[in-house]
Amino acid sequence: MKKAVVLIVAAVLLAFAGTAMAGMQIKLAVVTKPGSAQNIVADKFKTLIEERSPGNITVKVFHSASLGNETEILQQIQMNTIQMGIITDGPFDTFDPITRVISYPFLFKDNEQADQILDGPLGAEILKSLETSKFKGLCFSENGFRNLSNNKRPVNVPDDVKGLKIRVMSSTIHKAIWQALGANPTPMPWPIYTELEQGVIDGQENPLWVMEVYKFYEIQKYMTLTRHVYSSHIDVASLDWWNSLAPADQELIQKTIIDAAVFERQDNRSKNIARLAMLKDKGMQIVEHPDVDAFRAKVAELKNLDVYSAPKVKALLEKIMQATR
Ligand code: EAX
Repeated sequence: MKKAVVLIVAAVLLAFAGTAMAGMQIKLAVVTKPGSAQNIVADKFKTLIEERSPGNITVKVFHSASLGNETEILQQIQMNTIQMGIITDGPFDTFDPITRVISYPFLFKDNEQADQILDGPLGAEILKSLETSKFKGLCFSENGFRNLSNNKRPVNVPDDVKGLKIRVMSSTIHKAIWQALGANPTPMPWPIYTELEQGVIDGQENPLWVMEVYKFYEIQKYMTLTRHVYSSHIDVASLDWWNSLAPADQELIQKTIIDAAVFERQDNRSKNIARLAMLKDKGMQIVEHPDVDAFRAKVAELKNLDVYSAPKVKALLEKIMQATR
């Protein structure tokens, strides 16, 4: 009898120790390098969740494309060989066309409007839709408003863009924007320093932090604050993995990734004035006030493109346009 009790107690203790020791390690991937917007979200998430779940959840961040480009990372998240990713919205395009609405040109006036839509019920529709392609959409962090840089000439009006070879993300809407503007868009996965340096492409478009972190001021002479697209990251998990988690862990992960995203958006925005000054200092020629109305007019008809024709996509784009009018 006594022996049986001791055995049971021992078994229970072992079971507890086993859980604690096994813990859970989350593989989280970003394509960009330390200091990037995606990495700031990832690192903050790691710090916070390891603090909040001592010994239970640990996070290993894979960066600098060590697990592949963004499309390849997303495929591995679908298969649950990677559990989480902080991935730019563009490459989601081939997985779920609804994500195209975020990249609609000149959709959001400012940061506040982007937050209001993406953190609200319309953003939730996008996150929910991702379940069809085996992603659990957790929240949005940001890359930021995208600006054009190039090595050929200053760009003030759409005509200046004519014929420029511009690298774009793997995204049909990004390609359509630059086609409508008269450029020669070339889809290419990140990173693209070598292609810019060797002149395979004349230019690219990305938020200010990219110019700094990837030192594009060394290899790009001109930049224009076009702010043509607000670029988010979609912070996602593998749906299979998510569904295997205990509700308490789901809740903690969901809350913590939102905290990390909110932190990163503020951090990113607070640095833009200094970044602009630094880029000028490095000798870049910057057009701060291009003819935005002329750019807007050139892309005004993109909502009628085939890429928005799926009823679900069209409906959401219209709702966001109403809400941001
Ligand atoms: O964040 O591919 C891109 O242009 C993205 O913006 C890149 O991930 C940098």
